[in-house]
Amino acid sequence: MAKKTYDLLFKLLLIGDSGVGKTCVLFRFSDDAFNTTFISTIGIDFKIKTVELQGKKIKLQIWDTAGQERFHTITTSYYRGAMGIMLVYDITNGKSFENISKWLRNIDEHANEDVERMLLGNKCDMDDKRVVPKGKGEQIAREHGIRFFETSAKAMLLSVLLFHQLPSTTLFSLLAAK
Ligand SMILES: Nc1nc2c(ncn2[C@@H]2O[C@H](COP(=O)(O)OP(=O)(O)OP(=O)(O)O)[C@@H](O)[C@H]2O)c(=O)[nH]1
Ligand SMILES: [Mg+2]
Repeated sequence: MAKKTYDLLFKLLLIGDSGVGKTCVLFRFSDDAFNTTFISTIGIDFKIKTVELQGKKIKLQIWDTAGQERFHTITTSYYRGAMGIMLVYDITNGKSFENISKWLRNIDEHANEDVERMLLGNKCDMDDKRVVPKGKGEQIAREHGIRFFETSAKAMLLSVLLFHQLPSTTLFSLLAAK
């Protein structure tokens, strides 16, 4: 039998409007790189990365969904298997923020009840083009009892922290359950 190279497998999902930067956030995390060319995701894509957390090897399987409405059926079929969902909007795009409630409803409808959720306001390097104040993101996160961060796939290494943050609470509950 092949030796298992990790202690826990954690499945994460990225959702949010097309163009908010989901693929870039993932690319920053997986390859520590950034691309300015917009290549809209077709359907669904994924990356695998193993990280160390509290002495455990965590294999992260991160699913990157297409934000375009025409892929709704295929992307929502991936919600069920996710242990954590990152909902992304673009601080320079008001519509992407308004749609947060729609994405939260999608989670309620299609994901596991105990799924860990996180809200990300991306592109915070473009403060001059900001239309969504940070306080608004904080407020909606508070209302729904979820964690919130502003990020920049272009300028930050923060995504490393994020992808560690989300599994950590669930990791504790998984270990406690063992
Ligand atoms: N300035 C800036 N641009 C960003 C950032 N993140 C993404 N972008 C740009 O935004 C555009 C869209 O990024 P993607 O990551 O492809 O968007 P997406 O959410 O995956 O879009 P779909 O795959 O269609 O759902 C690209 O041109 C990126 O270069 C960021 O943090 N800052
Ligand atoms: Mg994409």
